[in-house]
Amino acid sequence: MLNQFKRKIWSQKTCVLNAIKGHHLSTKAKESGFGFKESVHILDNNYAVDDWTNITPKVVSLIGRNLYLKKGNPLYLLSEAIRHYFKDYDFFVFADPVVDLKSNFDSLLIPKDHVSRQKSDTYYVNKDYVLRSHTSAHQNHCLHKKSTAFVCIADVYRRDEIDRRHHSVFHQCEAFRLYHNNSPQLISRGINHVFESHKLVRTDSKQENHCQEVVDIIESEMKTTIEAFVRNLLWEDIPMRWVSAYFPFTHPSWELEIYHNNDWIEILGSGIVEHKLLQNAGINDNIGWALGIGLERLAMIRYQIPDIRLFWTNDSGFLSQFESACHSDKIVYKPISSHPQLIFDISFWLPQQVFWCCNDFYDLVRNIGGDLIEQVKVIDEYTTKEGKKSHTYRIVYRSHERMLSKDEVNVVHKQIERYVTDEWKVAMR
Ligand code: FA5
Ligand code: MG
Repeated sequence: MLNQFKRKIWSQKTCVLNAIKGHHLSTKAKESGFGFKESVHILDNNYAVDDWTNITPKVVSLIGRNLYLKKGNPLYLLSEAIRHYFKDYDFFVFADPVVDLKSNFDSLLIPKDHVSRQKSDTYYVNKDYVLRSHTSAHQNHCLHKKSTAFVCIADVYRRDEIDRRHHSVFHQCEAFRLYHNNSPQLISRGINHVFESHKLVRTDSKQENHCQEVVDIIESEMKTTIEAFVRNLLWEDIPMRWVSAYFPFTHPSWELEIYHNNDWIEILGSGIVEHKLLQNAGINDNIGWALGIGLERLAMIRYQIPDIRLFWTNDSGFLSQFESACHSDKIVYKPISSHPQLIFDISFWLPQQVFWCCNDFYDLVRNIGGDLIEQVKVIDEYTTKEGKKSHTYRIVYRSHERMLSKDEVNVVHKQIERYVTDEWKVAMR
């Protein structure tokens, strides 16, 4: 149960420590200038740089990669699975990660002196704008669209520790649901009121104006929804535990942890939405739950991906394992070699009047190249007016044991060329 006191962006316990760290970092940041002179261009906008700017060219270069929208990335498959599971909820995408302080902090009742506002923890574009540090930054936008149940997926940015499970750019999914007096979940239990009429006291288990029995129902609704969702995503009855937590925008609050590889891994934060937050959005009669899930954490467990950095790789040995999959496919990631790939293309005219089967070529390549072949696929094909057919194949060579030299791969590649020319009568282009 000590877990909630580990370093967490919203935990008050780390406030003092971070205040010291923040001062140190911001001085350093000023000195280095972070690589931007007068303004910084992000997506379609220019932002003036000021004393608050602490975004780096490296982080800015990752904006717009939109991994969760890219076929072939496991985060895309996971996002599709989420959309599918929450098909009755509105789905929102906010492509631009730059948000104002009101969205990221004020609308969520995050106090002015809260640790998460410090330059040590958040990427400031300038004094008025940040790169959103969580998808909760869009709760208010979705509520203004009059949505009562929504899911929103986005890239988020944090000056966080970096290890196997933490990255400074990662993805979250916000889920949010409102209930009112007449919601079937309450009516079916004989309850037709959400709010206390007297004894307005906030306790550890409820806000001042909420009825305890209603909070208990909403808590159980949220937890059952999420547990079923996680079980469905992970294809098994994996051990889970709810740990009480603190967030300025929910009360009571919890985090969900999943037991995986002998470790409890935190995957989401959640809670009963602060009533004041709803009132500020013009909603007076409802009660609701909200949660924010870390997509990488869930995908790492779902596909057995050992390191969070892999989501950013362009290595086709990684991407090809997810490329043609459907969101419901059970894929177990096979670790790729740490040695570099060598990529060779081969183009030829097919022999005329002969039935050509790509799979025969793939087998031939594997036969000759053995374990050095990581992938082979057709990347271009066309037919001339005269009916001559051309194919280009890309062959990716890589060894698990050692770094391959160009010369040694060339020998294998020439063997493949010779075989198809001599035996299958293709003409090299
Ligand atoms: C939040 O971000 C809250 N906005 C969640 C929330 C939403 C609470 C709605 C209540 C209501 P937290 O900082 O714990 O909470 O992050 C949520 C999840 O994001 C974590 O459980 C984890 O799965 C993931 N996460 C957090 N930091 C990182 C990181 N640096 N790298 C990868 N994943 C991370
Ligand atoms: Mg947390």
